[in-house]
Amino acid sequence: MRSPIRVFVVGLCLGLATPAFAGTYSAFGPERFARTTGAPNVFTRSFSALDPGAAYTLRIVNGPGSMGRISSAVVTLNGVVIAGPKDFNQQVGLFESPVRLAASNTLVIELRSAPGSGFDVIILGTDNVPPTIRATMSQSPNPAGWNNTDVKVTFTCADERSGIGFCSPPVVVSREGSGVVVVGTAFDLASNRASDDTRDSTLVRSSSCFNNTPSVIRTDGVSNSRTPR
Ligand SMILES: [Ca+2]
Repeated sequence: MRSPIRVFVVGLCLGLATPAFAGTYSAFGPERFARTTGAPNVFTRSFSALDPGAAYTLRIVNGPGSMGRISSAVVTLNGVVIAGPKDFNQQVGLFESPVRLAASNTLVIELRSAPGSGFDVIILGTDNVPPTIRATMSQSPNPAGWNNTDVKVTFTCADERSGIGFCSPPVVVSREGSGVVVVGTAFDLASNRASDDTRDSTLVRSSSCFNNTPSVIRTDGVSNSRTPR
């Protein structure tokens, strides 16, 4: 008979614990649009936003790399003209404008310039709220808190604004013994500023980053007839 295992499951979220360090993420793009010959090029893109009420910025980098700069274009978002011909010329390398998003969005870009010119478009959002993570075990421990079979730990991650960039895959705990620790990690798409220091401190003091999600799920315990203590 195998020995029982005792599993501790810890959900760890990596995000920005304080609003002072705003994380940005891409709600659209970046995508490069290039002018060819003939009639104006018209590009239509559809994309969704998890949090339409948030603030967003549309940024255009004109003439990236070896491309020529656009001299005339119309950029329309959900039927609203964000940038028109007067906003572009050979001296304009960067254009930025605050924009409003809906849950479902349509971006239309019309390029009227010389062939070989183009620009990059990105819509940026800000996300200061850490994601949530929840761990569940494939089977519950016995009343004494122990499992006597392998336990599969599955993590469920969620983020209301930028979305989940990483969620730990399931872990099968086959090791026997007491105090087996399984750690899951969640990144949202704005968590590029999370550091190793954040990771360490979050692991130890995880409660502050979980909001309403239990910070530590402990499944102590149990199993077969021979409860170790
Ligand atoms: Ca977030």
